[in-house]
Amino acid sequence: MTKQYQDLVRHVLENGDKKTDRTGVGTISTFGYQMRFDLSKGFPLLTTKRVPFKLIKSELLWFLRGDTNIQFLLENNNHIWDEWAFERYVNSEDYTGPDMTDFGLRAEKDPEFNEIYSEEMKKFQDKVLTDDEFAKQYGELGDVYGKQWRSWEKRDGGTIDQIANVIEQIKTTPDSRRLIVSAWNPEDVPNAALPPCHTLFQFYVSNGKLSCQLYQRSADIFLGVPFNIASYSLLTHLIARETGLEVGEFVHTLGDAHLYNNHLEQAEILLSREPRELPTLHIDSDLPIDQIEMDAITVSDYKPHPTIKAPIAV
Ligand code: UFP
Repeated sequence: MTKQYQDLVRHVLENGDKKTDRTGVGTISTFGYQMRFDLSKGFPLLTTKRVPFKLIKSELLWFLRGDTNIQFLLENNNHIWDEWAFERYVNSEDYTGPDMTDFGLRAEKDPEFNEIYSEEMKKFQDKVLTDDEFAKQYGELGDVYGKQWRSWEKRDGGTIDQIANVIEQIKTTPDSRRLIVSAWNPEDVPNAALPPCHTLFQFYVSNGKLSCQLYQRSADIFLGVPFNIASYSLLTHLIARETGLEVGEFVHTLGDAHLYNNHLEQAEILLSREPRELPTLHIDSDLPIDQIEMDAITVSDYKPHPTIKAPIAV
């Protein structure tokens, strides 16, 4: 698995085109790339740097619960969506603190500003955790995965639970070629904090094994992709367990696959490291997919190389 990922990094470093992007950071990028991971051969958690499995797990369980408020994530010490909610807050009339324009880029470049930003962010997090009214207003990300997966709004009122539907279809018509969940809702895209990066996924059943393919429209190769691989592999395991199937492959198809210009040194460090054995995933719960406890999902024998820090582009 690690080799496949390293091949992707190398491919983009060698063949990528320079491209400007929404965040202002700039990338090298290629269009269209596919990786396949055989989930029976270990859990694909990158070994050339530590990937925080706990965060992947709480984010996925958050999606599966149909939750779209960062309060649940903060309760689980997960901060991966904070910036998106914070951005909405600092752009609102209720925010009266210091100017936070372009906070992501500035915090990275200016240590003095970084301190002010961290302080404001901490206040924001505390408020979301302790003040439910505030959380309802500013912890809410709106039309993100949890909503599209579990309560897609219908034209004529009511909602569609795509996850429950796809589980039912896998059980009753496993040969179906329509086992699809879409997070991309064109009506909601203009209002979304972050339009879905993992746009659409499809399941496939053969020989008692469940495979999953994800189409990811936009892929931050250094920070996002290792997460996304682990997250969808975990999802495949969870759906397989729910439908009484073994796990097959996770097929990862990327659209705009990019390395940010401020991740290039980190990418080189990664490539210099020797891949290690993959860990094993354990799911120890009788509860349905949207009620599984955080502690019921664990990985064993994960012995990665150390973390490599890299700034996130917002
Ligand atoms: N991104 C990922 N994976 C994710 C996620 C975001 O790689 O799961 F949520 C990255 C891709 C891109 C940025 O670098 O976040 C989103 O920006 P844009 O909407 O402009 O593609």
